[in-house]
Amino acid sequence: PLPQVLDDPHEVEKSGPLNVTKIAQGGRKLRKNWGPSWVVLAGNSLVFYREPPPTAPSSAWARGKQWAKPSRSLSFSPDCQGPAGSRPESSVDLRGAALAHGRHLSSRRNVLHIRTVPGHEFLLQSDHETELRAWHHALRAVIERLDRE
Ligand code: I3S
Repeated sequence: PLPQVLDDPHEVEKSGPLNVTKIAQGGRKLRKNWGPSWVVLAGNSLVFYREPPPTAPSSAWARGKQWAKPSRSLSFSPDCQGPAGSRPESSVDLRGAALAHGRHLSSRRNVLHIRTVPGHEFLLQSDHETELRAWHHALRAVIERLDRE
């Protein structure tokens, strides 16, 4: 439906609901605070939204039990495919980032650990192993592409 997006370097590689907690900021350890987030992987960024866009695929809605129906009608913002009008909660630059399993950092299952160059660290978690695996592959592909640039 958005053919112009195909050649766009900021094409959305993946988006969907994940449980997220930040565990370090600039190298300083933070107390965990797990919460649901709508996560968008696009360009060189991983962007976190409080709410999913209204046009999110219904399968993703069904998978993310924590997501109720959107309370407002929102449209995609052209740059990051997040809900326009709802600003991202946060966004990280994946250039030079390190990606690893996070099983040693959490009792939860299916956890990924991302550490960015400035020392911000996040854990991403899904109860659905295939989903988390898909995120792992997508993130690894983006980070490897950025390493080559
Ligand atoms: O790695 P930790 O510190 O054992 O993480 C758990 C704690 O942060 C806990 O909070 P409080 O210690 O503030 O009560 C959280 O509720 C847990 O979810 C954290 O562990 P998991 O294994 O869920 O990442």
